[in-house]
Amino acid sequence: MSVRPILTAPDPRLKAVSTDVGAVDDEIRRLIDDMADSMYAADGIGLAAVQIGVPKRVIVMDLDQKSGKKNPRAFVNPKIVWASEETATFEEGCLSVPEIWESVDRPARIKCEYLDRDGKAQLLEADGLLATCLQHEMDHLEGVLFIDHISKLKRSMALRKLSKAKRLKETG
Ligand code: K1U
Ligand code: ZN
Repeated sequence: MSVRPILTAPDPRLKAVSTDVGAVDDEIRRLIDDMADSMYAADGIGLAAVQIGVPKRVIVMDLDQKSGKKNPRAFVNPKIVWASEETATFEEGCLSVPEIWESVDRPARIKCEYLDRDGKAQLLEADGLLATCLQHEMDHLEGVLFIDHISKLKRSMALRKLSKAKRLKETG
């Protein structure tokens, strides 16, 4: 298992539309393990494979890290089969858009079909942070970032802040 570098905006690879996984085999399980290691190393609560440069429809998530125990969940080929009309607003962040936090409105509750790390079909009903995080990660699979949901002005301010931080990091 290894920690892989996480791509940051405006890297064009983050715009790729990820492709379905044919079979959940050992190669996919290795990818899931590397994604979990990379997510924990970056202090994240979720990660999509495309964020480490692998445009496959795989997500990992762990919302229970405060309890001290690691319990990563994998979602392969996730699909939203129902979304509530009611929306909820959460402050979102993204490991690919570091240090930017913005409020985003999304459906408050969703039902999601996916394959687990054993390739078993699952149906999950989610609300709260789980629903938000799943929708955020599923956006990554379509090449969409959370800053694509905010105003043009806020987005360009966020991207400017990001490129300034990158420049400062490079020049020391
Ligand atoms: O997609 C990602 O880059 C992961 C992202 C998930 C997410 C967070 C919040 C709302 C929606 C989606 C993150 O993990 S951002 C980092 C983060 O949540 C965090 C970092 C440090 C302390 C506490 C939280
Ligand atoms: Zn993200």
